[in-house]
Amino acid sequence: QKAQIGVTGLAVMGRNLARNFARHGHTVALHNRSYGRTKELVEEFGHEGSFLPAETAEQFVASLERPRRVVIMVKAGPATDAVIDEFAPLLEEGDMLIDAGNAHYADTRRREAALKAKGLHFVGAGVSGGEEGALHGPSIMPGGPKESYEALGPLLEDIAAKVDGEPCCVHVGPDGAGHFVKMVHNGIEYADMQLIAEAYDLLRQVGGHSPAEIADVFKGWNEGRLGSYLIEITAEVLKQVDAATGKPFVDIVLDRAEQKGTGRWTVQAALDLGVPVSGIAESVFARAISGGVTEREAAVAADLPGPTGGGGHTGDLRADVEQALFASKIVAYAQGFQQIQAASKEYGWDIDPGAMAKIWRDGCIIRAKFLDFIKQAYDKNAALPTLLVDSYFQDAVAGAQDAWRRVVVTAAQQGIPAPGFSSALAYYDSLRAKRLPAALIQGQRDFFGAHTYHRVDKPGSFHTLWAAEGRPEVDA
Ligand code: NBP
Repeated sequence: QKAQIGVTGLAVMGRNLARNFARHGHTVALHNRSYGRTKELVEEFGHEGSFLPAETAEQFVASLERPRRVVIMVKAGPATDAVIDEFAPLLEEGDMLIDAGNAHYADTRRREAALKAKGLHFVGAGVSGGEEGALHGPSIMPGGPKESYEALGPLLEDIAAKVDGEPCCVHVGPDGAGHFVKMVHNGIEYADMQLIAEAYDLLRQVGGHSPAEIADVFKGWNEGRLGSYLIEITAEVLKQVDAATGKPFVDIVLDRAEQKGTGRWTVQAALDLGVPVSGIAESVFARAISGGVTEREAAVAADLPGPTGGGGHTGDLRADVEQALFASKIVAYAQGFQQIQAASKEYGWDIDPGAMAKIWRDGCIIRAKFLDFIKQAYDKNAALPTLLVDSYFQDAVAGAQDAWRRVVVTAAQQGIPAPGFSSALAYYDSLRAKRLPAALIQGQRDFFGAHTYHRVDKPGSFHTLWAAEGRPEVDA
C-alpha cells in the first residue's frame, strides 16, 4: 500500500494536517526530523485513519505513490531549505514539494525557480486557521505551477474548510502568489485586530463601560454586518475573568502586543510596491508602540499633558463606534486587496481577487460575512480600481462617515489614540479629494532639486527658475 500524500514536520500544524488528510480517507505517509513526533502521532491518533510512518526520508519517499506529494510543515526559514535539500535529491520528475509553512513569498519564488530547474514542482501554499483550522478545515492558498494543482488540488480541497459545499482553496497563481496572499491575509488580520481594539478602548474610556458590558456589545455586533470570527472571540476574551484575582482578564494582561512578523512583511512588501496600506502599517506600528517600554515609561514619568478641555461624545457612542469600525475595516480591506492586485501585476500572477475573498470566508482568522460582499464586488467588476467605489461599500461608507468623523474627533479631543480609525478616515478623504496638497510638494521638490513638475493645463515637464523671480521655463 502506498500513500497519496506525505507530511514531513509533525509539530502542531503538521500533525493536524496529517490527521485531516487521514480523516478524509487518504493514506498519509509521516515523517519528522526526530522520530519521536512520528511515533507519538501514530500512537495517539493512529485509529483515525491510515498512516505510513517512516523513520528516514528514504523510507518516506518510497512509501508515496507517484507523482509524490510531500507537504513540508516545518519552522519557516532555514529549516525549510534544509528539508528541501534533504528531499529534492530523492524525488523524481513531476513530484511535488508543498511548503505549507509561513514562508516569505520571495523565498518561495527562489525555491520554486531552483526546483523547477530540477524538474520538480514546488508549491508554496499559505495555510491559515492555526491548529484548529489545520485539523478541521483551513483556508488554503496554494501557489506554484498551475499543472501541479491538477494532481494536488483535489486533496487540498478535500481537507479545506467549506462554505455552502465550496472549498476554501483555489490555485492562487504561479510561484510565490500563494504565500503572498497568505501574507496579506495576515496583514489584514493585524488591521482588523487593531480596529477592534480601538473600538473597545473608546467604549471603555469614553463610554465608561466595563469589559463584560463591552463583551455584550461585541456579541450584538457579531449578529450584524460585522459578524466575524475576530468579533466573536473578542467578546469571549472580554468576558473572561482572571481566576486568581477576580479581575477582568484584559486588565491583568501586560499591554504589549507581540508579533511574529507577517504584518511587518506585508508593510515592507507594500512599500516596495508603492501601495499605501496605511491601515496595516498603523496596526504594525501600534504593536511596536505598545512594546516600546522605554519611551512609554519616560513619557508617563514626564507626565506628558493630555487634553485640557474636551467634552463628551456628541451622538450615540455605541452606534457611532460600530459605524467607525465598519468603515475603517472597509478601508483596510480595500488597501489589502489593492496590494494583492499590485503584486499580481508586478509578478504576472493573474490573481482573481474575488476568489481570494471567497476562500477567506471560512477556515481562517479573518473569516467574516463581509467577505461575501467583496466577492460580489469583484464578480460585478473584476477590474474594480478600489473596493471603495463598489456600490455596496460606497453606500456603507457614505452612511457611516458622519459617525466615523464624530468618533475620530472624540478620540482626538479626549486624547485616546485611534490610529486605525483616523488613518483610515484620512485615506478615504485623500481618495475623495479633487485636489491634494501634493501640488505644493512638487513645487518644493522643484525649488530645491529642480525635480520638475507637470501642469494641469498642458503636457510636458516644467521647471521654474526660482532665483529669477519665478519665471517658468520648459525643461523637457
Ligand atoms: P514549528 O514552527 O514550531 O516547527 C517545528 C517543526 O519544524 C518540527 O517538526 C521540527 O522538527 C521541524 N524542524 C525544525 Br524547528 N528545524 C528543522 C530542520 N532543520 N530540519 C527538519 N525539520 C526541522 O511548527 P508549527 O507551529 O507546527 O508550524 C509549522 C509551520 O506552520 C510554520 O512555518 C508556521 O509558521 C506555520 N503556521 C503555524 C501556525 C500555528 O498556529 N502554529 C499557523 C499557521 C501557520 P523536530 O520535531 O525534529 O524538532
